[in-house]
Amino acid sequence: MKKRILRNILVLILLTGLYAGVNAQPSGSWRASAETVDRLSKSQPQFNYHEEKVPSYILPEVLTTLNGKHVTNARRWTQIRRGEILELFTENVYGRVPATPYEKNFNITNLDKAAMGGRATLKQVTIRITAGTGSLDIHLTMFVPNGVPKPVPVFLLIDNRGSSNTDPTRQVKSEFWPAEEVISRGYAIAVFSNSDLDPDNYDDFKNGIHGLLDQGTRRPDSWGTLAAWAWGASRCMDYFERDNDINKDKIAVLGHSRGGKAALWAGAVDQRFALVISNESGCGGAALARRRFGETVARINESFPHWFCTNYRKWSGNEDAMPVDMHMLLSLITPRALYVDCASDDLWGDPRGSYLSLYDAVPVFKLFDKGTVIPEEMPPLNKPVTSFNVGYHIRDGSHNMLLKDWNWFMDFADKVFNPPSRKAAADAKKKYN
Ligand code: GTR
Repeated sequence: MKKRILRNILVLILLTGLYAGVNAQPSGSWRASAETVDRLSKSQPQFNYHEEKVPSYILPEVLTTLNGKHVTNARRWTQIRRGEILELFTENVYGRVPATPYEKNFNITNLDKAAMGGRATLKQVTIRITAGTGSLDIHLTMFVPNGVPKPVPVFLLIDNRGSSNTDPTRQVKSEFWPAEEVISRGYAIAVFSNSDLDPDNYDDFKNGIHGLLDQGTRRPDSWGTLAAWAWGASRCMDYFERDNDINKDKIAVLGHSRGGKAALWAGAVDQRFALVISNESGCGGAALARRRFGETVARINESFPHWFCTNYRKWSGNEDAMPVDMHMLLSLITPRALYVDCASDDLWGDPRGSYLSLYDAVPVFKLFDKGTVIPEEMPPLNKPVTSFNVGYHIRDGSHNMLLKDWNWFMDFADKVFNPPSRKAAADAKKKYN
C-alpha cells in the first residue's frame, strides 16, 4: 500500500494548490468545500477535516491470507479468505452472536390489498423471537406493488430514525423511506425499527435481544448493538423467504448512518442479501478507520459504547494496529452487489475515506467480475459511478437519506437485479428526468 502514501502526497500537493478561496464544486472529482472544512475544523478542532493532514497509513492486505498466501481466485477467496476476514470483524469490531437456541414465528397482523389508492399491498408482520420464557417482537412493515409480475425484489431499511418516517397509513410521507416512489418502480419496500432489537442507548445490554439471548457474563467479543440490528435484518430475511410476493434472490438491505453500519454488517454476515446499501455509514461503517478523518474509533467508542464489542476499544487511537480496515468489511459483500453513498457536507462520515474503502475492496470484486473498475479519484458531485456489482455516489448536502439517494439506489438495483418491471422503470425514468 505504498501507493496510498504516494497518493496522499499527491492529494496534498493538489489541494494546497487549489484550496485557497475556492468554494464552488468543480465539475471533476469531488472535494470538500473549503468553507465546510473551515467551519467544521473550527467547531470541532479536536477532529481532522483537512485532507492534507490525513496521516500516511498502510492498509491490511485484503487478499493475503493469515498465513501469508496471496489469494488469486474466487475459489480461494470463498474457501479461505472470506471466513478469515469475517472472523476478524466478529472478534474485533461487531462481536459474536450467542448460540442460544430460539424460536421464531411470523404473524401477518395487517393486510391491506388496496393500500396507496390500490397501487400496493400493505403487509404488517410481527416476527416473534422466543427463548426460554421470554420473547421479543420485530415489527416488519412492507408495501408490495400491485399489478406487476411477482415475485418482486425488495428494499429492507434498518430504520434508526423513528416511525414517523415510515407511516404505514401514508398520511405522513418522508424521503427517508419513499414508499410511493419505490413502488412506482416495481420494487417492494420494507422496514423495521432498530429499537425493536435493541434500544439505542447504553444499558449494559440488559434490554432488547441481548436481554433475551445473552447467557452468562459478557465477553470482550460479545455482540454489540449494531450486530443486534443486523441480526434483526436477517430475521426479516427469514420472513421474506416465506413470502411468495418477494423474490428471495433479490433482497436489498440498507441503512442510514448507524443503520448503514448495521446494514453492512448484516450483508457481511448473511449472504442471502443480494444487494447491500450503505448510506453515509462513516466510522465503523464504510469509512477507512486509518484515515482518522472526522469521527474516529476513539470518539465512536466513547459516544456509543454499546455499538461494538468491547474488543473494539483496543483500537481507539490505535488504528494502525487493527487487524482489519473497512475495505475488508466491504469485500465481504462479494460476489453480491454493494452500493456506498455519502453527502458532501457530511465530513464527519468521511466521504473520501468511504470511497477509498470501496476502491480498495474492488480487487476482491474483480475475482468474480474481472472488468470491475472504478477510478481512484472520486466521482463528481451527484454523479454515481458504478461498475458491475459496485456503485458509489456523493450527493450534495447534509447527513440524511433523500429521494435523490433512493433514485440512484434504484438505478443501481435496476442494473444488478435487472429491471423488475421494465415498464415501471421506464415510467419512473420519465418522471424523475
Ligand atoms: C453520529 C455518529 C455517527 C453516525 C450518526 C448517525 O452521532 O457519530 O457515527 O452514526 O450519529 O447515526 O446519524
